[in-house]
Amino acid sequence: MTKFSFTRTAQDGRARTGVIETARGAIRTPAFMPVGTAATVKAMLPGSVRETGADILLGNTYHLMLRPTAERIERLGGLHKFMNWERPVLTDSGGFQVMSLAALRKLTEKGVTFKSHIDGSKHEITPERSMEIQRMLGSDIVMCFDECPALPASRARISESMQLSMRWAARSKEAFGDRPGHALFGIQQGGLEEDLRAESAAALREIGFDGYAVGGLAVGEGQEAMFGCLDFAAGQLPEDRPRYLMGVGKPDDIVGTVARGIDMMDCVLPSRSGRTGQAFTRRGVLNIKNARHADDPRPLDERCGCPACRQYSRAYLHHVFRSQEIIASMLMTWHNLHYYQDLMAGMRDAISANRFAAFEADFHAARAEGDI
Ligand code: PRF
Ligand code: ZN
Repeated sequence: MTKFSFTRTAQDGRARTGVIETARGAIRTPAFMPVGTAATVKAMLPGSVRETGADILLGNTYHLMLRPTAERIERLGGLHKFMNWERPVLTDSGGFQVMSLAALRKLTEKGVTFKSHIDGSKHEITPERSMEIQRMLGSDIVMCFDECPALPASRARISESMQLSMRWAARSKEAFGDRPGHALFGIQQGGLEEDLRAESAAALREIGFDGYAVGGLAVGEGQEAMFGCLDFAAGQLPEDRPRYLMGVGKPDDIVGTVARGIDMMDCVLPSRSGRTGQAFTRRGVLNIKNARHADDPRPLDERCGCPACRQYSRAYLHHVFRSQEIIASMLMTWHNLHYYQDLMAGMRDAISANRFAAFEADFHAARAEGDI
């Protein structure tokens, strides 16, 4: 079985490119992971997601444990087989989703109890249970069970929460055990505080993980504060392991975080905003429901190679979106995921060629021109 490994092939400033090898295939970094919360990337077939250039998908412990349950997915042969995606899957551990979605949450040293947002049924997730669920799903990259306070929060609250997450990280590692071919990532917390981030990084390094995530960002602090935090937080994590920024972000967030040494990220934005009519292009965000597109024979982006741009006009996309046709979600999602993966590929090439600064300048210049 292929052991999990990370090889950096080039570095330009703090930006890195390389490849993560897993038993289910390679992940080119920097990597963007489309979100497949309910065992599907909404509106996309797995083969189509792959065609956009994705090497890995993200799945969610919280959603899948509630419906259809991890036990059922295990009986049916695991998440990859269940959803017809044979490549790598990373699963989030549940705590963050409990805090943002569930009702009547109760947090203790042991873990968290909550009521399902679907049917109100009562559940508990502990670090041990999260590891068990992620094992039953067959996840290739398992995330530690952590807690993420909403910002702004007091320093005392952020510190206590981070220390709880570090105790849970140790329990996660213990419960994960030795599983060749599967990786476990730690999650750094500590809000925007440099010393708390350093304390968290030191605790995680002491336990030892296959990769390290930066958690607790993109929770309302704004891009400037997030970049400011990453300026010290990324460098606190081991250089020779993948660094994953959880739940980020908009295209300009992604470029800025790669510039700060991040290797992986995930976000619902390209898929979710496709379904609400927003298209990401080189020239910024375009809203397809806007009346100015009704007679426009041009594609969303003439330089994009996706089926929505090669085979359909803005006028058609405008029409099917306004008519609430299912194909509107399909085409818009496809385009957005393609745009994100093109952006990642462009950054990987630029880092390899030592021209990442020029790439960044071109990226911002095209957006400044706007849609024309
Ligand atoms: N922890 C976990 N999942 C997450 C986050 C976190 O802090 C975030 C924060 N942006 C998104 N998803 N486990
Ligand atoms: Zn396109």
